[in-house]
Amino acid sequence: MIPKSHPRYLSLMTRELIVEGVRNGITSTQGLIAQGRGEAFDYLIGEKSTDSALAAEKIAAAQLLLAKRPVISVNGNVAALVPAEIIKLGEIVNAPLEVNLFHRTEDRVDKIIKHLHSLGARNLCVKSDALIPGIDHERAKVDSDGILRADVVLVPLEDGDRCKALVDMGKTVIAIDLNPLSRTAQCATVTIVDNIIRAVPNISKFAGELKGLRKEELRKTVRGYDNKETLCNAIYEIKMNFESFSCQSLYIPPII
Ligand code: PTJ
Repeated sequence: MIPKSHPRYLSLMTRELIVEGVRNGITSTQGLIAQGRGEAFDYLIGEKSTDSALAAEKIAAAQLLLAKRPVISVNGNVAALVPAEIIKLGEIVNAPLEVNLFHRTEDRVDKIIKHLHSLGARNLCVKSDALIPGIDHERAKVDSDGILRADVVLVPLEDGDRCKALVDMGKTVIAIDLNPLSRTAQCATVTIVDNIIRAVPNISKFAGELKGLRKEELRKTVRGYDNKETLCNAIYEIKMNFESFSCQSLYIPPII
């Protein structure tokens, strides 16, 4: 049991959710490695939503509200870390959830769907009757009424191949990835360099605020958005955070 007073309480509890996800057959064992990689980048970012992340989260909210057929892709890590939050976001922007796995097994797909249902998800795309062109792995399998037809897709913790394939299909792809150097981050239309545990509630908050706007005003919000600039800012924020840890500020206990 991790005491609430532990200085790394939130990070350790997040890790526990992933471990529990693996135990429950929802998250892949590879998901543990992905989480570790994410933690390392989150450390460098300062474990907070940076200005560039918040700006991208607002654009993401506007894009999801503008979409005719938005879909939110859910994998094993998302289902373990933010199941209730992703359901809430889907409801706010009126987007169905579609389970889509890289390390796909039908058992894990079923378990994630049941998990989401048990938490109140009503709007799910559950078929896997179509393939994304140009993808050789299991992530190609999609619902013909879901991701295949979507105009805007939110893909938290995606792999680069599918991100590129979705962009090549003409879709607006919103990625959430703590690594601004990943192929996914580099090829998405909108990249949110933030932890999903902060990013998903932030997008919901912005969507709630923007929901009352007319389409033209929403279009004005997204007009001129430059994802390259977002990535440059994210890398700059990491650099500045890193530099703030000067050698003088490090505590090294004296050798007695
Ligand atoms: O459930 P499946 O089978 O679909 O598999 C999901 C994982 C995540 C295991 C699979 O997509 C995978 O192997 O992903 P990668 O290639 O390891 O990429 C994961 C990316 O997400 C890395 O760039 C990590 O830095 C980033 N990441 C990890 N945890 C988080 C994160 N980004 C945001 N929030 C996190 N909590």
